[in-house]
Amino acid sequence: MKLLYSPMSPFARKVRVCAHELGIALPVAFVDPWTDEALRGANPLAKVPALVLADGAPLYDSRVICQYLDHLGGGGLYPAPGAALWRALRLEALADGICDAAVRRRMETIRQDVRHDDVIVRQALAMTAGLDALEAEAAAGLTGFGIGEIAAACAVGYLDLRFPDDRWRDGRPALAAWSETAAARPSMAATVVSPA
Ligand SMILES: N[C@@H](CCC(=O)N[C@@H](CS)C(=O)NCC(=O)O)C(=O)O
Repeated sequence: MKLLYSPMSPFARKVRVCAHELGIALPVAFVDPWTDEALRGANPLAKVPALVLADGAPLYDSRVICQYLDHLGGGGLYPAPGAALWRALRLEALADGICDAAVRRRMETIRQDVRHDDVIVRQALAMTAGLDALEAEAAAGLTGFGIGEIAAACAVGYLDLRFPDDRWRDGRPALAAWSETAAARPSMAATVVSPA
């Protein structure tokens, strides 16, 4: 089994944190999704992360890979079906959505040709509203470190990496305090990257 990943990708980090939390050794191979067309062999969408299984079968995207790893590792990252599971999956969707918006905003911001400010503004709005919703989740209480919390921790970690000037902690005390505890977990410490 091998994870095709990019160290900066919050989605790939989510997968790696899940593996760490589950005690699964996950071999990785660096791939640049923007330039490496070979990635399409594993994921026709040419996005990271993609997991290539021992028999060569690929799995994508991060939500599918995380569920696969949870199954492989004997479970524990997903609550049993019921209100707790729906909340965890909502949290994951929210965190992933913030990352989607952040990645899109960044790509538009660094464009060398035509830059569409309306795209940047719309993605920034999604990030702000998404973070406010995460703050509400944190204020209501985030307990344990399952799939929802892992996704949330990777999302705010990505913002620290790519958008430090956004100062996402301002006005979000519950999320800021929770993120300190989350960042101290060995799985998060083992997967943190510094800005390139
Ligand atoms: N929904 C996907 C999102 C993956 C994603 O957007 N990955 C980015 C890197 S952070 C990527 O590979 N982008 C390349 C592209 O969009 O062509 C997942 O959860 O795996």
